[in-house]
Amino acid sequence: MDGFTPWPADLEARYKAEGYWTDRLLGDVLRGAPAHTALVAGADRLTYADLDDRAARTAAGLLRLGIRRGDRVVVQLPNTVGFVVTFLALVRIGAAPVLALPAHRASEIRHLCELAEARAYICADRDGDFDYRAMARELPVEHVIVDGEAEEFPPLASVDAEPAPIDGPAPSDVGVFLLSGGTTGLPKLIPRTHRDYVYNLEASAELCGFTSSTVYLVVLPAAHNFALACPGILGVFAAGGTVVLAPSGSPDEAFPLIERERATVCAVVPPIALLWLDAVTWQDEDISSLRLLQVGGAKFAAERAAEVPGVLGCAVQQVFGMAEGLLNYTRLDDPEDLIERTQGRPLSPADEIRIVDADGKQVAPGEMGELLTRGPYTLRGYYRAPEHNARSFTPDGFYRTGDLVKELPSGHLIVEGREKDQINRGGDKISAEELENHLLAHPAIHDAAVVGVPDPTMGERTCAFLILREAEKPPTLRDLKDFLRTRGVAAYKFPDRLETVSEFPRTPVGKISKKTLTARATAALPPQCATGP
Ligand code: OOB
Repeated sequence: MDGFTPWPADLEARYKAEGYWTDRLLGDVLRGAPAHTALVAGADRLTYADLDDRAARTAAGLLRLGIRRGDRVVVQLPNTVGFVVTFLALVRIGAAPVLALPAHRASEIRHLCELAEARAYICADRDGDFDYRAMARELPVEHVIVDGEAEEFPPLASVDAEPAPIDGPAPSDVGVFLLSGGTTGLPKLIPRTHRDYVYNLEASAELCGFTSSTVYLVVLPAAHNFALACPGILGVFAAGGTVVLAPSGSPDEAFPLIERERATVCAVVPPIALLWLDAVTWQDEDISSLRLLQVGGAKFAAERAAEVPGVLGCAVQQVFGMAEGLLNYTRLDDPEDLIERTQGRPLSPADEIRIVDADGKQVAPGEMGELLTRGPYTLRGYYRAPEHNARSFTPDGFYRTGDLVKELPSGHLIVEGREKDQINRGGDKISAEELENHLLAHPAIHDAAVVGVPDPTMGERTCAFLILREAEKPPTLRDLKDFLRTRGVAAYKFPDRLETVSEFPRTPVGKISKKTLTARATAALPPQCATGP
C-alpha cells in the first residue's frame, strides 16, 4: 500500500521467528463457543454464531457494493452492534476501516475521507441534534451507508448478501487505521497491520487474564484503541468472553449495566474513574461483579488509584498507551505501590524503550526524558505523511512519543509530562496547532496560542490566548464556540477559557513560550485547580 512504511526485513524476520507475528487475521478473532453470548447492546443479545453470521453477511453485502481488499472506509459509529458488525465485515474483506470518533464533525471527517481516499463513509443517522446524513451529503465518497434512519442512503441492514468465500487480506496488510491524537495542523492516520494489531489484542488479553468468563463493559468510544484492542472488544472476542456496550461512562448508565450483566472488567479515562469513586455514595446498584478497572488515556493520580479497591471493590490497572502502538500496563500481580504510582511497563518483551534528553542522548537511569520506542506493534510511519515522519521517527525507526517519563529499575514508567504541543483533556487529545489554525480564521483574531491548564477533574482544560485585530470587538467564548461549530470542529476541541493579550511571551529563539502562557493561566486559577488531580 502506498504511503505505508513497513518494518525493515531484519525486524520482520525476528518478530515472526519469536512468535509475535502470526498469520492470524483481525477477521478471525471471534473465538468463543457458538452458543456463548458475544455481544450485548440495549435489548440485543448476539451469540458468537449470530455475530459471525452477521459479519459474514455484511461482508458479502459490502463486496456486492464493490468494496474491495485494499480500500479504505471511514467508519463513524457509536457503541452499537452496527459498529462491531461493520468493523468485523470490513476487516474480513481486507478493506481497512478508518476509525473516526462519534464526536468528529465535517472538518475532521472531510480531511479523513480525503487523506484516506475513502471509497465509503459508514455513519449513524444522528447524534442528538447533529445529523450525520447532512454531513455525508457533502463528503467526497462514492458510497454512504447509514445505520438507522437512512433517508436516501442504503441502510446498513440492507448491506446483506449470502456469504461466499472471500479472497481476504494478508497478515502484513493494513487492517485498520487509527487516528493520532495529533500535534500538527491536521489529524494523522496510523496504519495498523493485521499481524501487529492481532498481537496487540491477544497479548493484552493474556496479560489481563481475559477468559470466556470475562464480561467487558465498553464505556469509552469503541473506535478508540483502548476500548477496541487493549484488550478491549477484540481482546474479549479472542478470549471467548462477552462484550457489553454502554452509551457512555455516566454512572447512571454504566452501573445498572454492570449489575444486570455481571460485568467483570471496564476500561475508563481518569475523569470517569473519579466520577465512579464519588458515585458509589449515591448509586445503589450492586457492582460487586467488577474485578478490574483499567484506567488510562491520561495520568491517574496515585492517591485516587489507591482508593479504587476499597471504594469500588475491584483491582485497578494503569494503562499508558497510544494509538501509535506501545502499551504499558501495570501487571495484575504487581505490588500495590507500583500499581498506584506508575503507568505500567511495556506489554511486549520485544518493545524497545529509549529515554533521551533534548539532544537525543540517553538520560541516566531514573532521570526524566522523552520516551522513544519501537517494537512489533508500534508504527514505523504515519500514513502518507513523509515530512511529518522525518520529524516523528529517529533514523533507526524509533517513534518519538513526545511524552516525558522516568523509568524505575523494574521497568515501570512514570509519566511526568509532555513535550508535544497537545492538550490532554480528560483523555481526549487536542492538537494545539490544529485549534490555533481554526481560531486564526476568525476575522477578529490576529494571533492565537492554545495551552492546557490544570483541572482537578479533567486533568487539563483548554485555554486560548488571543491577540485581537485592532478595532475589532472582542469575541466572547460563546461566539468562538459558535464559530468553531460552524467550521465543523468537534466540540471536545472547543476552548474552555479565553485570555486576551497584546503580545505573546517568547523563548530566547523567538518561539511563543507556551510554558509561560501555561504558568500565567495557572496562576489565574483558584488554588484548588492549580494543583491538578
Ligand atoms: C491512548 O491513546 P491516544 O492515542 O489517544 O493518546 C496517547 C497519548 C500518550 O502519548 C500520552 O501522552 C497520553 O495519551 N496517555 C497518558 C496515559 N495514557 C495515555 N498519559 C499519562 N498517563 C497515562 N496512563 O490514550 C491510549 C491508548 C491505548 C490504551 C490506553 C490509552
